[in-house]
Amino acid sequence: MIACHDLAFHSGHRYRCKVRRIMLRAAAVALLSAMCWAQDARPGGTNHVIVIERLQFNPPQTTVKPGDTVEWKNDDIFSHTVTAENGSFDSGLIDPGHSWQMRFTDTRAVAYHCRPHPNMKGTLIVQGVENAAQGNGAMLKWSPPRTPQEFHPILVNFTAALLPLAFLSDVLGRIFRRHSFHHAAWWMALYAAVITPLTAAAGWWWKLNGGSDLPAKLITVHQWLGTASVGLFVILAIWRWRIQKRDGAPSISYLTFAAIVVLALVYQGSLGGRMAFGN
Ligand SMILES: [Cu+2]
Repeated sequence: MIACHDLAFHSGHRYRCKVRRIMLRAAAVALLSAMCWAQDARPGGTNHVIVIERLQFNPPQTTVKPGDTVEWKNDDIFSHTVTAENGSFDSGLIDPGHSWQMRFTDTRAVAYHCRPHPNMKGTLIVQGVENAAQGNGAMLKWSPPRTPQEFHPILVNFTAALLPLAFLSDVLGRIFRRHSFHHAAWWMALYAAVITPLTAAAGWWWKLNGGSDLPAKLITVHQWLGTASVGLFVILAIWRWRIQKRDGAPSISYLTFAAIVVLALVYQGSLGGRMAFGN
């Protein structure tokens, strides 16, 4: 990536533009078909069925009247919950193939989410009071992250990207004998060591703040491996800094240590993924 950047900036730029255009087009098609599908699935009458599929509530918004029955059918391969933002209801874990229903008694719209998957969101809209705040606009509105369930997955991406790339960059530097790769590796190792304590802190915040739905065995390994990684990354960054100071190429023993740390990170990521998306 670094090499092609200075070798062929112009063609790289054109290529990126093309990729961006294709991605935008694909996103637009996906959004349109999702919207049409959600419309088709909207039930009528006083019994509403919301299907949970592919980590989504379908339809994400259901218009109900007080007294209507709402049923959530879990057709997904993971367990989910239906949890009201205002605390008025909580289904507990609904296993795949099971459903949960309740009588809607509120007179105001209720937004809900899934506890293990906070990105899964839905709204029950009360008939006649649908407005801009509760309508389609609300689903697309961006709001800054506030909960550890939002912070942790965001921060994880930085660690997950920086550390393997630092390792790869050093390997490429040795293969192609280019110093720029080694410089890039040092900076990425440093950023990983700085950001990972924040990732771990957000993880602990999540655990201590209602992490009781997380599978006990997985979370125990995940939390301690995560905490240990903070120390490992700092050791790695210090070691990498000493190599950088003499402007040298990293030794095989450093690269071996870095490879072990990367493998630990991959395992850690798989544990996190299993908790977020099921087995
Ligand atoms: Cu879920």
